[in-house]
Amino acid sequence: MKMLKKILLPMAMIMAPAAVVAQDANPAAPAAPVAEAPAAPVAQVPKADAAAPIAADAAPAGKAATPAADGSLPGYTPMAPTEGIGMPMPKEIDFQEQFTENGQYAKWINNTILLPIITLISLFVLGLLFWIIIRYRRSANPVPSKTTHNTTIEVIWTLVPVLILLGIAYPSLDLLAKQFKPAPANAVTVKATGYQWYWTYTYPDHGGIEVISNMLKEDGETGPKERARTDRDGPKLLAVDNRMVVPAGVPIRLQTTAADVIHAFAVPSLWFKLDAVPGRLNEKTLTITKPGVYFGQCSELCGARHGFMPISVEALPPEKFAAWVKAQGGSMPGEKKAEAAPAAAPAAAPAAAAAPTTDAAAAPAAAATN
Ligand SMILES: [Cu+2]
Repeated sequence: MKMLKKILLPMAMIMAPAAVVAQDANPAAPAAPVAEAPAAPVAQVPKADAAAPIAADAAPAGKAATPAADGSLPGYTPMAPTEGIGMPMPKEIDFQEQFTENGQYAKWINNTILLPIITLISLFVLGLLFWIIIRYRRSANPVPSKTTHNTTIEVIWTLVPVLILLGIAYPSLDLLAKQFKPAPANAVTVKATGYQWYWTYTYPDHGGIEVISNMLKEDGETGPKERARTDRDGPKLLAVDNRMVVPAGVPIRLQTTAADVIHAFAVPSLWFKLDAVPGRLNEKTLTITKPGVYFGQCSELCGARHGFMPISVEALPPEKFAAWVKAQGGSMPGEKKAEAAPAAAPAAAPAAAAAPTTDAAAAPAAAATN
């Protein structure tokens, strides 16, 4: 018993900082903004002089058909999201269900390695504290021990925390390396550009098509020619008019940049967060394991309407993705550029309307990519 006292008393003192180190768990997924600020008028179509989205040689001008009222195109109907999948839910405390391999691995590390270690260390330190407070209080232990050194226990309290930290470091660094593994040659490239306050998605491998993605307003808040959000589009403050459509099960080379200030492209259920910095092109690979609609938000404070530039990623089976590309007036890699659709009116697509400006200085998105 006396020996046990000698061992446990100093251990209690040394383990307290270790518990603090082990608390280094990831913060919870970002919650949906609750601000109800009145929506400032936001241009549905970017001004041609400020944001010519595509270089003239890549512009599929006039080829995309006009989207119907619900955002659908010939051969493409937007997928309805599944409740609780790819979106935050009330009273959730865990990470969202993950739909990329890295996300599943990361969630496994958190729930199977980090949380049990944190819990065990916290309970152990709490137990030692209570034991010392009760057993060694002045009335129960009037003559305190004067022990100052114990080689065995000093070796143990050095080695055990080192082993714990190594056990945490290995999967953490492994995950980090996996997240930044370069995309394979057959990956689909999508470039997300952040603007104050919306996103555009460019598909350089698919005829340079570009999608302009604005948040959908609620019924009663819409301006003329704007459609209101429905439940088919997604949750309030997360649904957009035009989604970033990608193929499921195929590696995606997702590049991010910005045209004005720093934004961040983040989708919690895809374990994806990457800064979008003007003049820089950041890149990360992801493979979405299942078709579905996954919602995210800009995660860098970027101005007054930072909370109102959500992200909607729609992952489709590859053949449906090809149909969407065609509907947008693009082409699949290796395929000839789609024939011009004669029926398309000049003002059909927002991208087409803004495309004629070819001045390089007026195309910040194109310039930023070098
Ligand atoms: Cu932003």
